[in-house]
Amino acid sequence: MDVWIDTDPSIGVPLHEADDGFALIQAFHSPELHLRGISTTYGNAGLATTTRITREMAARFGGPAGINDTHVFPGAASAHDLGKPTAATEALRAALAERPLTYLALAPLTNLATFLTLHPEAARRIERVIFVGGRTPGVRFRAGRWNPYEFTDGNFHKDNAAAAILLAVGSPLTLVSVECALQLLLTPRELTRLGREGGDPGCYLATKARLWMNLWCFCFAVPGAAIFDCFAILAATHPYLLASEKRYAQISPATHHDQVPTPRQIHLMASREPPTSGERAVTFCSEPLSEAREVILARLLGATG
Ligand SMILES: [Ca+2]
Repeated sequence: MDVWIDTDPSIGVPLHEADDGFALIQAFHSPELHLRGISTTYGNAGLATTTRITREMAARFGGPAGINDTHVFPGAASAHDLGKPTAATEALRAALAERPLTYLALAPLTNLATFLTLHPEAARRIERVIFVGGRTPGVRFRAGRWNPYEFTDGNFHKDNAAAAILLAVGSPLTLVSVECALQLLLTPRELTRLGREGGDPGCYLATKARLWMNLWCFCFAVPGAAIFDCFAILAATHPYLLASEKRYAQISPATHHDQVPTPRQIHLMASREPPTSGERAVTFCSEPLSEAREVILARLLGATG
């Protein structure tokens, strides 16, 4: 499968998420994927940081996927860059001119929405978009039964206008929800194993992500840390390891309500109810099957079987 990855890694930056770093290593070790390019964006950290980390990871660990730092293209620095061409949008255009691909959106959607706006013809060659975002109406994003902290749908919230642009185009869309990722946490013991058995990439992850792991376990009182973006890679390589169903997505509430909602009150809802007005069909991944743990771990360790 030809794929493009759009990502916002902040692994190693104190108090920031590390999951994009894991997803990149997983992708580099996935022979099902032909990685055509990687774009970077703001999100978990600023664009300069996410680009620096992605270039370093591509140069050091991208070899098995035929990737190095020249395949990394910086994109939007904020949601205000929506509509502005960047190295990311032009590199994606060149890749699509060669042949179609699947777009793995592990970050806010500004880069993709800009591309869809600037190059609608080329955008028809995107075979599928797999986005880490969306939610089931009424479901709260919590890790652990007693943990009161509620996670946000961060990639959506950081640029909901970009998400609206994506919903309006015809590309098949898979949503890999936060509620899916919170059901399968990477444990401290597994991180230690990566450091011990995973060669240079495993050592990198174990070293850079230890503080992140400890923060998850102590702050949220849960047995591990969420590797949200890894499930988007899994949705590309092993879709049968994620319970999924047809849903109908829309941005809710619509903006014609009497009171204008704040950005945090607007959600990308994926409902089981048949569409009434304006919803579009999506594939919604709600739950990883138990075998998903071993497959993700094997890929992080470098095993491709
Ligand atoms: Ca991400």
